[in-house]
Amino acid sequence: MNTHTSPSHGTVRSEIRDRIAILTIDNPPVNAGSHAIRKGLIEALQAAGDLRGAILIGAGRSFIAGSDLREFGAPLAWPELPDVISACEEAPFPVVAAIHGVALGGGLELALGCDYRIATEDARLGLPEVSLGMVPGAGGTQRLPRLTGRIAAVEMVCGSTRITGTRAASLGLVDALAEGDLLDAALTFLAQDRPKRVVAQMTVPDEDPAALQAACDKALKKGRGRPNVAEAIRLVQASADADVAAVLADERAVFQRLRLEPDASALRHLFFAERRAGSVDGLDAKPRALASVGVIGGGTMGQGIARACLGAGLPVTLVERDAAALDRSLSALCDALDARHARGRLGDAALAAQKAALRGATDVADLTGCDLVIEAVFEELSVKVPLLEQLDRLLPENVVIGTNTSYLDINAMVADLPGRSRILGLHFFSPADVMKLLEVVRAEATADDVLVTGLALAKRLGKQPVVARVAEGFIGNRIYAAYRRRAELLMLDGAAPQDVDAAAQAFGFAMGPFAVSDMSGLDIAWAMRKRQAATRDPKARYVTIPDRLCEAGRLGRKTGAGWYDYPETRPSPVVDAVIANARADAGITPQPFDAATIQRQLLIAMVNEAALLLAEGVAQRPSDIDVTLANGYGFPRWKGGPLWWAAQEDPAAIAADLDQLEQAIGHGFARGPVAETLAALKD
Ligand code: 3H9
Repeated sequence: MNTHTSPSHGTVRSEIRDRIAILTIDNPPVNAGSHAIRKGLIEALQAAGDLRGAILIGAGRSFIAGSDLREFGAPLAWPELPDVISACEEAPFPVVAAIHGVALGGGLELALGCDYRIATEDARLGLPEVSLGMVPGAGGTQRLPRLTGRIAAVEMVCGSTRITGTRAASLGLVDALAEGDLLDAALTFLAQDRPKRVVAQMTVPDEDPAALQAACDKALKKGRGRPNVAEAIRLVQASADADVAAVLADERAVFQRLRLEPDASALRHLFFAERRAGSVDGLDAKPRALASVGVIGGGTMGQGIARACLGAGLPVTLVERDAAALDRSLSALCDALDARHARGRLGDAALAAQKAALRGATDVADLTGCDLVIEAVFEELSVKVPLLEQLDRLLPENVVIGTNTSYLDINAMVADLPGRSRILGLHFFSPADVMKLLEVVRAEATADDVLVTGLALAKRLGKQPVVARVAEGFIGNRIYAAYRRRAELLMLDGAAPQDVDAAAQAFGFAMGPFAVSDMSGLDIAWAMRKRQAATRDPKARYVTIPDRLCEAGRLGRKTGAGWYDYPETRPSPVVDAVIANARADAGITPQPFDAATIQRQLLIAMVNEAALLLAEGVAQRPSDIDVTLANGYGFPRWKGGPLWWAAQEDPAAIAADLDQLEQAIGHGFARGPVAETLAALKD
């Protein structure tokens, strides 16, 4: 056996069996397509003698997870992926890609450069470049439509969707599905003397132009009109052009430009940040068993958590306080599953399996057999503390207990419990089966293996975990509160709510802070302000406007009026009058704020709060803050998160923004170590 290595990561081993070359790509953990792999492949292909064919196959758990993203911030060294693909196409024998695990990005493009593809049923194939701010750079937009048609290709490329081997076979992307051993299946496939078949020379199938246009329009809208999405659509459209070489060169040039642009750098930052966020530096513990879950409380949050667990194949016992409440919760849960089934999101077998895995109970003693029990009862100490005490008394020691809270002090809640080391916070976001973020809260007493069980749960549920220490609002809500406070002060000092919202949207948030508040309801924050009234510093600036709106019954969309009038979402003269009164009461002469100032002030409020959280040890690392805001609060991913954004800005401008923030907040302002935080992000 020959081995082709180079100083960067990975090797390609080649072995000849019965005049078929088997080239095994080996670059743990996921076979990223590094320079070493590209070089190894091209050397192995060029060294091949008189052969009947070649098979490209991955060692370990994958074919190829895409190009090595660590190489993308600098010039790419020869050979580049198109060179390797040319070697496959020019080889005088057919080349087969044998795919298991994932074939993503450049990995799928390499497979498309082969004459044939054979895959396992559960393999995952996709072109995720668009979600990384780029377009496929090695022919993905040209070869894929030749096999699947342009409609399916636009959907796959622009949506960065990953499809199974089975689906890929039905689309014509895969030529055969492997039963049993993949390599044996590929050898058998080649034994049938396959002719050479270069995908780039095939013609793109004709499709209904109106349906194609509709797919493109939909993809552009879904991709929020980002420039790389528009480029991807243009390139897939152009795959029907006669001159494939010219369009391939065009695609390559667009890819080379986009990969070095700020959107792509920000998205790569998030890619690596998201993977780090699920770990705790220096922690070496194994998760406890996680085969069944108990959920206490069948309200919106409890039902969402139950659905998330069922969707991940975990049996769930849902506990409610009495039979009537349990009945209501279970039927609401089953209705939600039926609705997913009706929309085609859940197959017949999955629906039946999830319903069979759901059990109800009215006594927490029925949860003794669960590995993890999550309480999702009312967000009130007087309800949660006695429940946790009861759980700690009743449940065997091995059972991990999660408390779902957004604000409460978990350390104080569990201080008197003998089993406090098995308790952690699990802050789900509503709807819990949809929202990606899960704050895994490490209380003072939480044992290491309990914490990593929380992280393992997040992975199992397909969620993005971020580890937080206990603090009011943990990471996300505390930063969001600082952002909202700044928005309200901007309004008090002169900006209209719609100006603040428009500026936030222009930056890339899906909605501005006032529109979000109308959507979630103004009463939640109102209740909190009332609770905090006694302890509020009377010298700190306080914006009375939302209180006046609540008193007037303007609680947001649900009451038909909040910061805006509904249903048309119009600025409201009533709100204008409340704002004018508040300014007059506070002796404020309104000043104009341009959109750029509003944006920078909203962002610097987040950045300052993030720096404080890091200094307090609530968040582990700056990149975790970015992951939190991008996954739970609608921060535009292509800006990389608030700290990544700030780290790209001129430090003097950031310092000036901070001064302006300090001036606006006035008494009680806490200035965080922003410069140090941003420097740490660059390390
Ligand atoms: C591309 O291909 C562009 C082409 O068009 C260009 C043509 C010229 N690079 O996620 P995990 C690391 S764009 C470098 O925790 P899992 C990851 O950081 C690329 N490293 O495991 C982690 O490292 P560590 C398109 C990568 O089992 C470790 O592998 N490709 C890459 O949950 C394990 O990863 C993608 O976008 C990479 N490409 O999931 C692939 N991929 O252990 C995206 C992974 O040090 N990758 N790593 O923290 C994935 O979706 C998942 O990683 C995968 C495994 C499903 C593969």
